Amino acid sequence: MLLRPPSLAPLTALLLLVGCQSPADTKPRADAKKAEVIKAGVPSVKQADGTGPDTQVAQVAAKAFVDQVDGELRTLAVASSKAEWEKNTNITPETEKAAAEANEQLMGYMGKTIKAATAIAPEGVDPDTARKLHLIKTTASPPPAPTDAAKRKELAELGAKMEGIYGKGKACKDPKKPKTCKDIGELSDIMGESRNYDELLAAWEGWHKVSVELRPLYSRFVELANEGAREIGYQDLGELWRSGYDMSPADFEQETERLWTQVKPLYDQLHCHVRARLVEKYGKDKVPEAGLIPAHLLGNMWAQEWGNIYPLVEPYPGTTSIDVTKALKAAKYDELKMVKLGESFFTSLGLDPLPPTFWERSMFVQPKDREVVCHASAWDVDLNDDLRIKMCIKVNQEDLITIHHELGHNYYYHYYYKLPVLFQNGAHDGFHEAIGDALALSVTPAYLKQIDLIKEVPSDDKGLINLQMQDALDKIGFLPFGKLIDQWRWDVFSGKTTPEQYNSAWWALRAKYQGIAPAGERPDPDHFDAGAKYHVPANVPYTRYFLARILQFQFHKALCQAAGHTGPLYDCSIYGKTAAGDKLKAMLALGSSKPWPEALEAVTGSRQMDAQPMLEYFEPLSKWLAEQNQGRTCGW
Ligand code: X8Z
Ligand code: ZN
Repeated sequence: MLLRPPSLAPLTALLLLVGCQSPADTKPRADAKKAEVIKAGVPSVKQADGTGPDTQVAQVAAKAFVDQVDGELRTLAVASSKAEWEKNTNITPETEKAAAEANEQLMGYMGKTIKAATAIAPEGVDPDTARKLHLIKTTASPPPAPTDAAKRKELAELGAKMEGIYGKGKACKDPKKPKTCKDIGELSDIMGESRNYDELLAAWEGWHKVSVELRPLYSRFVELANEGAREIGYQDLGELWRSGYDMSPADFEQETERLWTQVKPLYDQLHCHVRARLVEKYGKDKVPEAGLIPAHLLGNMWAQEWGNIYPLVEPYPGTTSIDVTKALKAAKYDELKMVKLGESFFTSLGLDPLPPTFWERSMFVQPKDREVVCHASAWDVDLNDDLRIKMCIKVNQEDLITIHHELGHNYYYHYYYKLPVLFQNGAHDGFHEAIGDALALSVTPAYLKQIDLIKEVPSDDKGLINLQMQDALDKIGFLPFGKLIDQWRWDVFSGKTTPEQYNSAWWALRAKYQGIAPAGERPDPDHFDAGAKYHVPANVPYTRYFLARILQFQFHKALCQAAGHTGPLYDCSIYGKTAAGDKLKAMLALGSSKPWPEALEAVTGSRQMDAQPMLEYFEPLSKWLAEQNQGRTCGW
């Protein structure tokens, strides 16, 4: 469930928001009062030990229970979502307090409700009620809070505070002189554009200082959320997170390993080639020929997507390459025009235009007069088609893709907002993250030409390999990062990694999965590098993005088939194909009402997540990389 608004919203709101989002209200007192009268009443339902009223009465009571919860949840989740929107678009002590209070109410309610749901025997109840009971019991957002009111308040305040610190974070040459400070947007520009080793390192180290302050807050947050998770029957918060996939937590862990094993060989090939090119650029003394790549050289603050270093690794310099950023700037795109372009892709499939309120209420541009959380997110603030995005858009290719990503969340919200609140979620959270990305895979050269952004479609093999390299740097380069963040958190939540080991465990995983390393020593307890990634202080689970990166190719393939595409997968664009749109709509409209394999089957015909379509898409590049890497020592 989502509960949090936007495409990422942190501690928030239930179900609602899947993407990254959250809740708030300007009248928190009134909400607090309202919440007092809301009690998760457990009707006289048959108890799990078999005692209680007869079966029929129990079934009716179970249905009455979930219906009541659905209504109450709507009230609290919307209040939380409003407060989160206010805070995310204007970080002040007051908005932080209001968001914390709204979340505290929601957490208190969910704590009682989950316990009540656990006491109901699901046998014999109708399938929708059983599904709702299951969804209630696996609610991970907001995080489970201890029953103790003081601890719950502390947990809510920590959540708001950590996200606020991250949102306001700046790297300053001289902290007394604000003009020497850079926010994450400015630092990201340096990471993406500079090729100067020292300048990159300074930006990287500057940003990684921001999170040091979060370290004690985070370890306390973990203690409290774990306590809450134990109260509702989980070993720790990680086990609760892994319970949201219609399979056991242990099976889910296996499932992520299986998918990683499918894609790792291609990642290793890409790593090998990129490292060789970075050695040429920066020298063996800076980039070890057979070792870990310095984390600040991959074009991104977190080394999560590497598309920005494409010019360094371009397979065939001098042949056609597509520079979407340049094309957008040349065509005088601004923030609004980019979002309109995103919307036009969805409407070309026969999906509805975004509601007028989307254009009135969204935040597209970073305000100059206040602090905001710039990390992009998508929202349905009132769970009733109040769609918005919050982004500090820049006119470049990366943000054009992110706009499609966020609109994917909005369209999911739009097609399920008439369902009960408990079903207003993705089939699983990876589905929610995959929709917009799947559509963005149709932003092919042919499509760009169709909309007049480029003049020529590369038609030779070299142009294709160049293009595939651009895509792979983002899509394949991301995979180990997508997996390791929660690998780290699962170990933190279970206690396998103690607070004294936060940083050493982080870099051990970065080395193991990504094959990267920091440029210098990063010992505990003076650093907290995991906290420099938004989703850690904001408490947004991350495995969803790993799954989404794989799922989006499955969706793409299925939608291309529906659109009647016959050639290679990498050539397909579903732009304008309403048959693909119909399939997509049908899946979105299911929300989380059915276990995810059913939703997947409805679109792809398969009940299993599978990286094969992704590997098929990248087959030409995969062959090319294997040739390039012959004679090189790969691995680390
Ligand atoms: O957080 C996001 C979205 C919002 S759900 C902008 N993403 C991940 C990230 O930025 O780390 C999308 C890709 C991965
Ligand atoms: Zn998202």
